[in-house]
Amino acid sequence: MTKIIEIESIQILDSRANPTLLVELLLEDGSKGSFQVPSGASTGIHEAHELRDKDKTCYGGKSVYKALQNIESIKGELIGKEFTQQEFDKKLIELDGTPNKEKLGANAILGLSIAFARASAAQYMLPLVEYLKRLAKGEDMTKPSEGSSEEVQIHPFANIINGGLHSGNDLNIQEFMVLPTFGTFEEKTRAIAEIYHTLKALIEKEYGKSQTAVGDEGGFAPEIAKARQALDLIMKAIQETGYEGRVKLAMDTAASDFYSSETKKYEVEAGLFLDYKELTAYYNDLVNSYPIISIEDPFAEDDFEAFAYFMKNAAKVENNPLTGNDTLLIVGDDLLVTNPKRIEMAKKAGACNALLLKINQIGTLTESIEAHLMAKKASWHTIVSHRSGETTDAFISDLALALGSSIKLGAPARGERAVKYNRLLQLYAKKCLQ
Ligand code: 2PG
Ligand code: MG
Repeated sequence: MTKIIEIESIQILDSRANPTLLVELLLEDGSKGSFQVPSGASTGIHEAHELRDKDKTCYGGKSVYKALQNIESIKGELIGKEFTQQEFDKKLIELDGTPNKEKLGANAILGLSIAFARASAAQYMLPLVEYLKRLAKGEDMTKPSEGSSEEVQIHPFANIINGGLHSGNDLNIQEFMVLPTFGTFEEKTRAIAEIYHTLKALIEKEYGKSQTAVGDEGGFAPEIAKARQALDLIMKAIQETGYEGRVKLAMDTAASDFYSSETKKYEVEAGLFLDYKELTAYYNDLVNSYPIISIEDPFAEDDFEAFAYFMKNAAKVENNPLTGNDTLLIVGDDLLVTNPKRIEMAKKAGACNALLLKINQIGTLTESIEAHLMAKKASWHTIVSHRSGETTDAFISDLALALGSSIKLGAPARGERAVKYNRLLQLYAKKCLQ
């Protein structure tokens, strides 16, 4: 272990032109680490607190100068000291002292936590993936690196049609994703990119050139309003590209965004208001009509009863490569917010069988890994995920590979999304010099 000797942080922009933090950290032996913090739009109400200045005259209230000041104010507690990752993250949690990280801000805390992880990996002369693997396995950082023997093939979830809060169209379901189920990561990436281009051509042909503009996650956002229109377009693109039968589908409905707590109804499509049992039937109908193997946040974030009902009544799927059987993945994102306490609640309620893992929902690397391990213990699938407001930082690619989880990373287009595919291509090619 080596002492921290400097910490720097500045305000930068994310992929939606909103301010965020870039944090850098330097150790005494010259090892450096940095992190650019992402930000969500369809954020769960139980997420750790993202601190913004709320001064409407500056970046519409979204500047993060207070979070930067908070980093300055705790530097004295960190500089000149040595920490393990767990000790460092624990120190940050203690310095914050609130249950939801609202004092320092989860964005400030996460910037520090991940910058420290990168600097630590460099200090132990470990590739970042290896450092993260050892953290998850509780292994000694100082033992010599054996090099990776086994190759884990992780599954990318590629969001190629955007709706909900990520687009200007009338689709209430937020994400329509493809998942190639064959081949290496390179072959999967190729399939995703080819399907993406075919989809663009199809949208242009059916709806006109102006409809090929993209949403926040790089997926297309044509003016359609029904889930079946989006799914039919994608199926056609898969067929035309020659990948029929080798690509599955997934949706993130982000249902909290179309739920009314007054009427207890979900407006899953414009003008279609359903209660949770009717919505279950709606989803089952889609699962029976398309090769859908995963639905994320099918109900509102506190509707445990609805989730549990869906777990018992979900339609069976054909060959789910992620579960190895006929079980539909029911993924908790806003439901779980990567929070061990919420995961425990969901386990007890039998509310889902997969965790969406977003490091900024909880705020430290240690807690993110804890969430992953808890989910694994419950035999859940885990999916490391980007945010809709991203940066060109590809840390989550290393994390997903280290944990052997799936990864949700948007369309294979726009720099902040492509960089995550590219990092995995580099890691799998085993040709990274850093
Ligand atoms: C989600 C995410 C990422 P956001 O709901 O899963 O796709 O969106 O970052 O806006 O919460
Ligand atoms: Mg989601």
